[in-house]
Amino acid sequence: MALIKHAWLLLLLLVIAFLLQIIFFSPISPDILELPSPSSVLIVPSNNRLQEVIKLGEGFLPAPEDVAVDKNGILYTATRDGWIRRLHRNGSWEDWMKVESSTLLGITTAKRGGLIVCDCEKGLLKFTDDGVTVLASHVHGSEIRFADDAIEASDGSVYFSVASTKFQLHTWHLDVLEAKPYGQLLKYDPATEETSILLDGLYFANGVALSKDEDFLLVCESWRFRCLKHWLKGESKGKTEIFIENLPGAPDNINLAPDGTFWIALLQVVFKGTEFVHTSRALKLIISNFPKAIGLVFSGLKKKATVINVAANGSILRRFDDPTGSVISFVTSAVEFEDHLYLGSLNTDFVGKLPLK
Ligand SMILES: *[C@@H]1O[C@H](CO)[C@@H](O)[C@H](O)[C@H]1NC(C)=O
Ligand SMILES: *[C@@H]1O[C@H](CO)[C@@H](O)[C@H](O)[C@H]1NC(C)=O
Ligand SMILES: [Ca+2]
Ligand SMILES: [Ca+2]
Repeated sequence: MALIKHAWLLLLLLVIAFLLQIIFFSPISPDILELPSPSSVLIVPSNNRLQEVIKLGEGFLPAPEDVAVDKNGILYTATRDGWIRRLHRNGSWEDWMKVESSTLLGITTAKRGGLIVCDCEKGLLKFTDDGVTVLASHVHGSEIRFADDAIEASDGSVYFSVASTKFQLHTWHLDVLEAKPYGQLLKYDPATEETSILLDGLYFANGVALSKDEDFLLVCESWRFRCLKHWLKGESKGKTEIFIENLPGAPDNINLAPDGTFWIALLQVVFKGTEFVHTSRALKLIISNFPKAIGLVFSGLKKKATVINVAANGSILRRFDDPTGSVISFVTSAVEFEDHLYLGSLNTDFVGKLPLK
């Protein structure tokens, strides 16, 4: 009898020791993730329009996170193998430029030619036919890690986001679980070649876009389910306000459309049925120790794709989904060009093309 009692006590102590160990060695110190409340602006129902995409470059574009089209109609994308590939108007793909990297993310065309690319490891890069240069690798003496998306203004300034100053691309899940604001919005000034911090303390700063008149800048805060508007001109210059909030997904890249509206890709970060994970600190401490459990929590990403079209005043105009992710999933970017939408993704080996008319 006494022996059984002791065995139970021992087991209890072991369990406590195990939990303490897990909590003590947890890679995160989590906060509660504020989930979006059902939005009053979101009256547009889910559909399956994204299942109509045409697959461009299928099989040789590993995880093309972002897409950009230059003024000659050449389409660019950066893939996991470090290649910048481009699609010519005649329909042929070209392996254009390569760097040693598996972490190329947001891209944007430069007004005077070439492509500006965010690399999580190296910072802000510029590619031209002559080669690659590093535009920005440090800000205030610290290395820029996890640069996520960039946009160039007419004066040559480049605005770009740093998703997280704590975590990396391969540990981005931990950034959601920790739910603390480690994101930044930076500005690279080509005249001085200096980089400065415009906004700090953002919840995973992701896509950046300029308005048609360049009077404001938008930056998406993924884990806040919102995008911010930062005024660059006018009487509100320097002020930041909410552009859109309570989005039905975490906003990734954002792109200006020819008509002055914006396309935003939304990620299924909080998968239906796993909401409770994000609102429990203890659970997040435990889960963060187990890659398999983390994978399960974020498995919804590969089961859905959503993009929305938002007016310059922040109202949602259109929405396209692949509700099951059967054709395209984990869409991270939507770019409109000549009545078509081009879609980047972290879970496909193609760029999606969707006729808008
Ligand atoms: C398509 O255009 C590109 C760029 O002008 C050229 O290099 C390529 O050879 C062309 N391909 C075909 C099949 O015409
Ligand atoms: C916002 O802009 C859209 C498109 O231009 C327009 O249809 C809508 O009425 C506007 N909404 C508000 C609240 O101004
Ligand atoms: Ca971009
Ligand atoms: Ca992004």
